[in-house]
Amino acid sequence: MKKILVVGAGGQIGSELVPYLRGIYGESNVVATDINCNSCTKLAEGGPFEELDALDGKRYAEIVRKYNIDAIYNLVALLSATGEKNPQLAWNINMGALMNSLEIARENSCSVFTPSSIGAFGPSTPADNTPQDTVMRPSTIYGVCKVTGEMLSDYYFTRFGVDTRSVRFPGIISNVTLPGGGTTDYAVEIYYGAIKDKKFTCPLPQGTYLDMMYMPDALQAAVKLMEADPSRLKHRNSFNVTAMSFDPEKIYATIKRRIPEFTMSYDVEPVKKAIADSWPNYMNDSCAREEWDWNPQWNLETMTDDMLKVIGEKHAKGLI
Ligand code: AKB
Repeated sequence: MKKILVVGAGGQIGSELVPYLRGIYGESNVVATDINCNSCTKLAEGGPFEELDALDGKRYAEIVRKYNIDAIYNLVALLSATGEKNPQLAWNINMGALMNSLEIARENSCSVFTPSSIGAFGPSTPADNTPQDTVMRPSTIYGVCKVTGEMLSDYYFTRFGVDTRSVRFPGIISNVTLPGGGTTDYAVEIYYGAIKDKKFTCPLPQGTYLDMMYMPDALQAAVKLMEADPSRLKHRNSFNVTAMSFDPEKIYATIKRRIPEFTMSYDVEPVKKAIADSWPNYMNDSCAREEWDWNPQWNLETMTDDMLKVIGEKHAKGLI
């Protein structure tokens, strides 16, 4: 059985990936780590948990050896909007955690999954049906880290044989842990606004189309790629994956059909708008479909039904 380490497990993806992995590989075989134990009570209850600052390479390596880890999911990242507030910090955290993950993987024969992002693309990338292999000149520090990370991960594969794999995630929509500091966060917050206040103020303007994905598909993508037959992989770092594309009006209309009293206004945040404008409207993910059978299960309608149900239940119980 695989022994898996999830680094940065307390964030939006990690808090759901850890239980998902534990369900597949067994509770004791998935070690969750995060810099801050307080946010990780649930993760610590469900299996092994270690406090870890991913920039502390010595402790990181000790944990990998202690648990005999053979696969690392490196989820540590400052997201796009936060990154623009402190680019130097974003570079240090995003690249420092990745570099430690790759080096420790090389020394301990681990495979490595690292999420890339639609943020790896930039204004000169074709925005519609964005190809797998295309121009990548991002205009954010987050994107610069993602492109560098993709190249560094491919380098570790070709130079050292480290089994590195990655997907370019779109905006991830989930109902367990809120995202923080991303440009696509509005697509999560709108559901909370609809349930709690019956209103929402959108930071991106009408017509801003972006790729999105519901969390169950994101979890499926990560594990499916890590389990894929390596002989089928022509790409590694990183695959375009998407499940849907919408703009604020489209998600608003989808929610309003279910909650007629819901209203939305706009207060556009210039930094987020500039970032979103530089990202694809929708990506072509045919390489992921061909090379490891990527096949998303959720669309805007089914996701909206589920989001409103789960968040509605939480609200009724006074949990949000
Ligand atoms: C962000 O908006 O920064 C992230 C992403 C698309 O990578 N959600």
